[in-house]
Order: sequence, then C-alpha cells, then structure tokens
Amino acid sequence: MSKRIIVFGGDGFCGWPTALHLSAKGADVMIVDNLSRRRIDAEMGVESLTPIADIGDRLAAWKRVSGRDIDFVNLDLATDYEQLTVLLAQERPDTVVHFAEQRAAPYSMRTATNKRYTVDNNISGTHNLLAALVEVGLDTHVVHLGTMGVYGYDGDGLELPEGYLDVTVHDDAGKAYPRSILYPTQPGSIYHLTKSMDQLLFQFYARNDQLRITDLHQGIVWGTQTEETRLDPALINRFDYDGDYGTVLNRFLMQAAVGHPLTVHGTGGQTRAFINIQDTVRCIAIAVENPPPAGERVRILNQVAETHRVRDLAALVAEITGAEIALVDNPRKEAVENTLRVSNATFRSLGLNPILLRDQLLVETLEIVDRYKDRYDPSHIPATALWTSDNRPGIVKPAKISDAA
Ligand code: NAD
Ligand code: USQ
Repeated sequence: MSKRIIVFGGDGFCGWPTALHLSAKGADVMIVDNLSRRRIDAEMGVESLTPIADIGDRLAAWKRVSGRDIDFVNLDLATDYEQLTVLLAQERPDTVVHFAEQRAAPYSMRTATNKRYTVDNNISGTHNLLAALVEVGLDTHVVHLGTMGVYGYDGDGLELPEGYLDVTVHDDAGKAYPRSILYPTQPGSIYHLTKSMDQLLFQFYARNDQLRITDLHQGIVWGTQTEETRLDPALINRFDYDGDYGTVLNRFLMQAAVGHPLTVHGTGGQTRAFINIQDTVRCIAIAVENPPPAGERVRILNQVAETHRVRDLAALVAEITGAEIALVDNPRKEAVENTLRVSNATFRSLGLNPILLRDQLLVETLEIVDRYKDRYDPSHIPATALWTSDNRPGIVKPAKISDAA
C-alpha cells in the first residue's frame, strides 16, 4: 500500500492497531492524537487492564520490530484548527482515517459537562477536518469510524441497509418519486447523537466540495490483540473494562477472569452487532484501498461480523468459563428487547471473511485478561453513568444472580 495516511486518534483502542496494520502493509503512516483518552483515564482514576506503553515507547517498539517509522503529532482536532491546516498542507495525505472522538456512550451521559464535551469535541473535530481539507485544497479520502448506533435499536427485524433507505414519496396528484435518503437516525446516547450529526456534515461536504468520504458504521469491537500488536509487549493494545469505556463482551470476559458475576443490564434483551479488533483493522485497510470517486455520495458500509443478544453472550461466556450471570438494573434508557439484522454485503463482497465469536480469539482474549487481572480495580466494574434520574446503576445484588440457564 503506497499511500500517505494520517490516523487521527491513532493512540486509541481501534486507532493504534490500525496505524500498525497500515504501516505493516507499506503505507507511510502518521498518528495525530491529543492523548485525551489517557487524560480521561486519569480523570476517572482507572487504567487499561493491559499495561499500555507511552506513545513514544510504542513507536520505538514498532521501529524495532518492523524497521518502519510512524510519526506522531500531538494536536487537538477540535481546537487546534490552524495547526491542522499547516499539517495537512505539509503532509498532503492520500487518506485520513478519523477515529478522534469521545466514544463512550456512558461517559457522554454522565454529566452536563460530559455531554457538552462530547458534542464540542466530536462535532468540532469532524467539522475542522472537513473544512481544513477544503481550505487546503486536498483530494484526500476521508475514512471515518461511525457506529451502528446511528440506526437505533428499536428494530423489528427488518435488515438494516448500508446507510441509505430507498423510499417513494408522492406529490399531491399521487405521482410517485423515488428517493434514497440517509437512514433515519435514532441515537440512544449523546455520543451516538454526535455520530448522527457527523453524517450530515459528511453529506454536505461530499455534495458541496466533492470530498471523497467513507463512513464505516461499526458494531461493538471485542478482543484486544492483532497480528501487529502481538509482536512486542510494548505494542500491546488497550483493554477497557470499566463501566464507561468497557464494552459488553470485553467486560464479560474480564469479569469472568476475576470471578465477578457477568453484569447483564435489565433482562439482557438488547441485540447488538459485533466485530473483532483484527477485523476492524482489516476492514479499514479495505476501505482505504477502495475510495469512492469524487462527486459520489458518502459511501456508507456496515462494519460488523455478527449480531448477538446480550444475555446470549453472557450465557456463552458462562459456558466457557463457569462464570455466574447477574441481572442488574439497567443504567441506560434503552429498549428492553430488540432484534437486529444488518447487511454487511459490501465488506463481504470486498473479501472480508469475518472472525466469529466462537473462534479461537475468544480464548486468546480470556488468556490476556487472566494475565493482567491483578491490575483491575473492582470499584470500576459497575456501570454507574445514568441516562435519566429514573435509571439505577448496574450493581450486582446477590438475589439477582442466576445460573446461565
Ligand atoms: P478510543 O477512545 O480508544 O480512541 C480515540 C482516540 O482519539 C484516543 O486516542 C483519543 O485520545 C483521541 N482523540 C479524541 N478526541 C480527540 C481530539 N479532539 N483530537 C485528537 N485526538 C482525539 O476509542 P476507540 O474505541 O479506538 O474508537 C475509535 C473510533 O471508533 C471512535 O470514533 C468510535 O466512535 C468508533 N467506534 C468504536 C467502537 C468500539 O467498540 N470501540 C465501535 C464502533 C465505533
Ligand atoms: N451492557 C450490559 N452489561 C454491561 C455493559 C453493557 O448488559 O456490563 C449492555 C448495554 O446496556 C447495551 C449493550 O450491552 O445494551 C452494549 O453496550 P456497550 O457498552 O458494549 O456498547 P455501546 O454503548 O453501544 O458502545 C460501544 C462503543 C461505541 C460504539 C458502539 C457500537 O463504546 O464507541 O459506537 O459500541 S454500537 O453499539 O454498534 O453502536
């Protein structure tokens, strides 16, 4: 891959292994990150379960094992607009991969300050990037990490298309007009709301300025290591287990390793889409290699491997590990039950053969959490960010522990 690529948010959970993967494939990679994710860890008093190296040590380790350089620039995409334009003018990237957003739904719902930070950071960051590309006059392909959550989770089982809905509208005389519209969004958190708003920014800049944009509607990522992060201990990826940033399957695997009951919210009737971190990096490489032509509408791809109901996931982890399952109060305002069917036809047609949950990587993830379980802090297991004052934290009460059946 002979491309010059800037990975915004390249110190994060998805961005770091992506930067390594693109570098391993031959791309000339630069990471731009303001290290805000590490700052939020400090603010919350929590750390990645895996011991992640400083960015400088990470990059030195990559040079050692691969012989390849990745440059790093500490820049805030949401506030450092002038520096951004100077950087883009200097680097003239073929592609920018945009991961640089506050991505935890619970963190975004915690306080008014967190809501405002998430909106300011995510919307300004995305808009700054688009405005700067136009101001500098670059024909750079923008690959953005969006989310399945923009579609909402009140589905009745109809398959979700890839971003657009074909509809027919009728005028007063009854004449039918076909239209292809952005799938109506139904975000379930302030974080997911910012991803819905990102979509409109992309639609505008693709139309007005012919920017080439791919928006990847990604499901929940699980796992931690990839082919590249396994190469050296200093390359290890982060593993979030806390109630704000820990995502459901990784939390269940970690809880099983430390002997904590699996914290199923409500009845566990929520169905979500999942993808392994190794497939995240593969999908992004595929997206980078297949830019849409200038002038085309935003290309939206569903980046998911499979869907599962939360209580079924808990049962699967319990079956493998012997963990107990606890039905805890749901701190979120979300549908009690939903079905979810998602098309991932484009990635499959481009060669993705996704890793599925029963594959070996579930065991590898358990081994990793087992290796680092002494680093966990039990006070960070419950999900305590509440969607409304009617919700209650997801704390395990002994009476609610049931067996996997
Ligand atoms: P993360 O928080 O680990 O990484 C985000 C990175 O962006 C961090 O290193 C952070 O420091 C940086 N960042 C944030 N705001 C910035 C700013 N203003 N300027 C510069 N850098 C900034 O998150 P992640 O899990 O790697 O997710 C990356 C992207 O993928 C997010 O946009 C997220 O919405 C999306 N996504 C993640 C998942 C998942 O399960 N992790 C699923 C679907 C979509
Ligand atoms: N859940 C539990 N128990 C837990 C944690 C979560 O039952 O201990 C439930 C939640 O109530 C929710 C579901 O599991 O119904 C998923 O929660 P999550 O925290 O794993 O995922 P979510 O908040 O949706 O966010 C994550 C990422 C986000 C990304 C999104 C993809 O943090 O960046 O956009 O997954 S998606 O969900 O497909 O929109």
